[in-house]
Amino acid sequence: MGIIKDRFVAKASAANAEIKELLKEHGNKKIGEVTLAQVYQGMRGITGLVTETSLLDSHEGIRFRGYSIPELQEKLPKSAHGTEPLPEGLFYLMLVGELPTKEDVDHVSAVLQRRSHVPNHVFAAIDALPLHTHPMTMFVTGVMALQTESYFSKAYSEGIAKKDYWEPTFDDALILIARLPRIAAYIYRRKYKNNEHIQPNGMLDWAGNLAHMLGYDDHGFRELMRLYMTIHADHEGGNVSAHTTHLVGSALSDPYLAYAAGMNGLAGPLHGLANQEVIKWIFEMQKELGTDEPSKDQIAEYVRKTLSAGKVVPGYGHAVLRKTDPRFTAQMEFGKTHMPDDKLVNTVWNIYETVPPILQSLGKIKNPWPNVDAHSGALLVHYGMVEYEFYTVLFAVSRSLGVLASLIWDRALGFPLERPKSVTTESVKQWLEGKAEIWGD
Ligand code: HAX
Repeated sequence: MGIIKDRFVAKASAANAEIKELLKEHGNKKIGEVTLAQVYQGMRGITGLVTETSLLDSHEGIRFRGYSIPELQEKLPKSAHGTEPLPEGLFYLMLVGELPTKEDVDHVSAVLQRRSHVPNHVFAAIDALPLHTHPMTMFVTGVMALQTESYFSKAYSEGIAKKDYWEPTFDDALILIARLPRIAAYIYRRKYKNNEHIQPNGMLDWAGNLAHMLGYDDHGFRELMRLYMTIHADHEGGNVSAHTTHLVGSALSDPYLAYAAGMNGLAGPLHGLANQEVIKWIFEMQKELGTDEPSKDQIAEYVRKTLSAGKVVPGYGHAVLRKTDPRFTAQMEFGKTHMPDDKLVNTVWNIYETVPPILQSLGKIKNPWPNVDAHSGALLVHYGMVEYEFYTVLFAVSRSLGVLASLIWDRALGFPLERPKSVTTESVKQWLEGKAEIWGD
């Protein structure tokens, strides 16, 4: 894998030594307190994981190795005629911890390109599923079929030493990332385009090639894919897809098994599937109102109707963020540059002006602002990709960059099996009555 592997090894061994020292000196320091409410309510705000690739600030949004999305848009290398960052550059940054040069990014693109061949049995496994199967189910099935190729699983069965775990993990991760665009495009073309497939173009970058194999050779769509694959890649470690990948990986399940598990989490409507739910919700609103240009008053009424039916407004709210998601803003900027007059995109912007005060008025929602999923679908529809059930697959392809870079770090840092303590309500009651010490100190 050349320079990227050498640079990673150098960084990882320095980090290993640093963490050892840090724990020796400060290992007993308390990092926070846990309330009973946090235990019952999704562990919000409990610090309990190390994820080196990115850090989320509730007001500023995500930073990848210290860089915000606008900074990455400025600093990461671009394709020859593009203005959006190449996601390979973000992967390099997350893995190595330094901004790559254009040469470094070209190296990663070439490494991925050379490893992108998908064995036929993967397509056969996808083909075995009925056409009405959800694309995320097809996607995870494809990833699981690809697990036959795992170097980690083979090396483990042959008795690899713990200190070497990182290397086959590294190889698996890069090979898996290399092959995902082909798998995703295969699913799209099989399900929606008459099974007419498009061969990869060896001259294109990772995201450009994905756009090409999906059947969208428009320059704008390629640029959108580069932006999309960059901004969806990582959101620190506690979100469902990242945490699941890490958790399953902690059992030394190989990268295919761990990533597939994480993507099953991404396929939930409160997480990545929200991107399809947003467009479905807008299409239903358009149909009910009989217009593709609903006014803000009409939108407000539809939002209230959604809420009074006991449903969530998809694309709004977040477990950590407390402001408009900068990933939403980046897509809004893209829309303003590439399609300022698009009716659907304008509807998304009108929803943005309408929804937050309504959600705020309910008094219980901690974040009334839009998240990443509120915008992405409208941009895809603009280029003709109306098949919204497919959208989460695109999210999954992007998310591979973050969760697999993290998994490589997990192995390099020798992180152990994850196993937090759980309690029963009965034991909580006994603890409250002073009869038991469930957290035993
Ligand atoms: N519409 C209606 N009600 C909402 C809401 C929304 N968009 N967001 C939160 N709420 C409700 C919650 O359901 C909860 O209600 P109850 O107390 O009656 O159960 C209450 O407000 C408090 O929730 P919260 O503490 O503000 O939010 P959570 O941390 O529990 O949940 C979610 C965060 C993202 C799951 C939530 O905001 C939501 O369901 N949003 C809509 C779905 C969505 O857009 N998901 C994508 C999130 C981003 C992501 O992961 N992308 O992949």
